Amino acid sequence: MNSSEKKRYDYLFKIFSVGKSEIGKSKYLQTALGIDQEKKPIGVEHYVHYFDIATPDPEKTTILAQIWDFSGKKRFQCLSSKFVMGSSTNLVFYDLMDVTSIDIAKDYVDFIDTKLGIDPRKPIMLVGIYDNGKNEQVIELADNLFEQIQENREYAEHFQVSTNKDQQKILHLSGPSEIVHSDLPYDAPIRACAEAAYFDKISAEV
Ligand SMILES: Nc1nc2c(ncn2[C@@H]2O[C@H](COP(=O)(O)OP(=O)(O)OP(=O)(O)O)[C@@H](O)[C@H]2O)c(=O)[nH]1
Ligand SMILES: [Mg+2]
Repeated sequence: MNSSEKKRYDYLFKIFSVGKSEIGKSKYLQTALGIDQEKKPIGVEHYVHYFDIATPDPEKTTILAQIWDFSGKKRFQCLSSKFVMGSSTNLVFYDLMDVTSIDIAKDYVDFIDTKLGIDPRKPIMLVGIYDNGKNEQVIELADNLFEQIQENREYAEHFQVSTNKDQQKILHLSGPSEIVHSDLPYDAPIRACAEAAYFDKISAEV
């Protein structure tokens, strides 16, 4: 896109994606955002995406989402912790077959809560990837983590996604493991971030 083709937008928000390494975060984001990327990102990759969102304003509101896709590899963790301070909202990923991915997701949630201020708490979308199945213990731990995320936070959602080509499906959960939607567009968790960032900003202004 050259400068004359640049789209107009009303708000720009930074969405940070974090979580354990090698669980498919980049694969999901690249697929959901329609980014054709042969190579796996190293360290941090940056994507932009426009979302039109329904707001009380009669004119539609266009959000420019900057999505920062951080590697969960140990040697890059300092990057995400340094940058996370500038985020409007966070996508925190875990793997439904991997207990340690929940510990790592919880560390990120604790970090976000400590570093980004508690009044109001920044929105978090928890996203589980179930490419290889679902483990009962992980399901329970994820429900507990989501409860922690919801505490004193207005904008939080829990999604589960598969990145397998033949079943790219998004599940939206409410209370413990209760599925409320199973037919959402594939970019629903990212759109939820953009919407939460908008409403979080508007509510802070009034
Ligand atoms: N990024 C990416 N990975 C793919 C794709 N197709 C298959 N993979 C494989 O999917 C696995 C998960 O890769 P990623 O999505 O890059 O994992 P990640 O969670 O982003 O890992 P880190 O960036 O190290 O934190 C790897 O083994 C990749 O080789 C694709 O189109 N994009
Ligand atoms: Mg990655």
